[in-house]
Amino acid sequence: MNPPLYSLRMHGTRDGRHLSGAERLVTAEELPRAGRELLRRALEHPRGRADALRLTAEEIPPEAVRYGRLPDLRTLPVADYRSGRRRAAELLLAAGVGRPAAEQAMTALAAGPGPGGCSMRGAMLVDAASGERLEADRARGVRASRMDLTRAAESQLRRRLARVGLDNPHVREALVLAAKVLAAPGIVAELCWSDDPDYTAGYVAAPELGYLRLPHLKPAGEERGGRAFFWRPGAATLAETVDFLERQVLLIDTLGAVAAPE
Ligand code: WAQ
Ligand code: MG
Repeated sequence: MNPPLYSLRMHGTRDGRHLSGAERLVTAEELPRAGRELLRRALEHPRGRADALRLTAEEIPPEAVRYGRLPDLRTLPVADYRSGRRRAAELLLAAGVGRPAAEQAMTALAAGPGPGGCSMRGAMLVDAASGERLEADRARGVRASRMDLTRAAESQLRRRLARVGLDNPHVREALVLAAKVLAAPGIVAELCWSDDPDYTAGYVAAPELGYLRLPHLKPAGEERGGRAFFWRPGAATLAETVDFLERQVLLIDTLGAVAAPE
């Protein structure tokens, strides 16, 4: 019998703006250490130190836990962020996103998708055909939440990523987040690039394509970034998709393939 898990979530802000967020699914025994790590993250963020932060822990009933798999990871070499963005748009079209939706989402991320051109705390939810933004709150967006790796999958993933020089928290966390997003009913694809000024890489993920990394999706020093989740009606209502993303618990116990960058 597995011990019950806690959903542990951190959110840090500075001057009332989103700074960092992170989360884990851990046992009671692991909780103090995981809590300390998340607090440190909020205080040592490259964009500054949080001046307010919240740490929440909630026990999850064992029957609420679903299990899942990471998408396969590949890196597509691109010379600079302009060719990276062109490539990302092509991949989104291949995943079934309409051209206006792909272009509008890319423009919004480049401009800063939150109010006044700042980062959002969560993701834009974008109609995959029209490009219309569907999230109820443009500052918060939609959060993918309540997901993590099992400890066994985590150490296996770290070994697999280390072999190809990719064992860093950005890659690990983005893979887990993309696994949750791709498992959500109605989601066609995800587009992401970081809001951390030193981290220029991003990705397009889709159920059929897996997780496709692009080493350059923005110029170095740029703080604007974010995520777009592309949604198509049919498989679920918008409310069901959002409930899956934000509330359902997904524990990843199976890895995907990890290809070496070319
Ligand atoms: N749910 C929805 N959106 C989120 C979440 C979440 N749980 N966490 C962050 N975001 C949004 C939010 O708008 C952030 O501003 C934005 O994503 C970027 O978050 O393969 O580091 O944590 O080398 O800065 C991708 C490439 C790195 C990794 C992504 O994102 C690789 C990254 P960050
Ligand atoms: Mg960030």
